[in-house]
Amino acid sequence: MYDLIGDVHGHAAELKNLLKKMDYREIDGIWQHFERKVIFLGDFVDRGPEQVETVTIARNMVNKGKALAVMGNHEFNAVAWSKEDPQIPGEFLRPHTDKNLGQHQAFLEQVGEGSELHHSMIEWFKTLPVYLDLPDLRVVHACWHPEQIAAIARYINAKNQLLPEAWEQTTRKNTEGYEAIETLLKGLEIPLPGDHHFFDKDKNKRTNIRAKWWRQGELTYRDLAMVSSNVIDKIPHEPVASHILPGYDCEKPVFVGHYWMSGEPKPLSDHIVCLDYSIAGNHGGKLCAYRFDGENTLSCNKFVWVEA
Ligand SMILES: [Mn+2]
Repeated sequence: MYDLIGDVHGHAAELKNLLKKMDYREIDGIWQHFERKVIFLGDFVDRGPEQVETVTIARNMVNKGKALAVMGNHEFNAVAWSKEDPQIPGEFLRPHTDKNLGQHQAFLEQVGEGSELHHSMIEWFKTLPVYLDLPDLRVVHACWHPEQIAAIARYINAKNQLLPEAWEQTTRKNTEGYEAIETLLKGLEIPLPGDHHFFDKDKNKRTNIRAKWWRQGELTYRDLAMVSSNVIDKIPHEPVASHILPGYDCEKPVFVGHYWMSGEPKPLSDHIVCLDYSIAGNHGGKLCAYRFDGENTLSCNKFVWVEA
């Protein structure tokens, strides 16, 4: 059936090793399996040493029907970086600030900014669906959020690809399209109650937390916060109102990437798996896959990985 692969971030050597480990073979330049397909969870680029090769492997597999793929926030950002703002000539939909350049510089150097190869990769990134809702499973880069999936409907086509005009609409802050892309591709953020706040590692004051959206039950802000351990005591143990979390209907399993997990891979819940095990991290992460055979309850035994 499907082998889902988490965020590769330019680690093509590990990608090839993972494919080999799952009995895929390179035939006529295309990695393939005689009876299974890969689903990539997005974030092919930024950070790693072999980003062009990573995109080429995935793109060839998708073109030949050997894989599916969804868009990660890094592909979304790569397109927005390359698109001039139609309302402000000389500016781009993703501003060319030092911070944004820092995140994207390795890709721009490896591909050659403005080259034919760069344009061709951007055109492919634009074709990546925002999410997949298949008969047996669901796939999105960061957060399966029914309200935001409904909201993104007017910005995508029947293949769930962003419409040409949607790039401008989904990069303008404080708009419906922007909020939907933020949640689906970058994760659920929730505001802290009252005056609660904390300072992130770059000393920025934060009044929102990135939330463990997959958790269910009676939970507090601290239970849900994805923050570094040195600031966790700044997050209050106040209950979170139940309507703030999307909940999950558990009708089908859902697969995400994005969250820089560590340790022994395991499901987030019976029906939700994250496959980003920090291959591009500084402390030797893993490139991780899940071999899905249609089961409704996800299992620790179905993970496969290679070390960085
Ligand atoms: Mn991501």
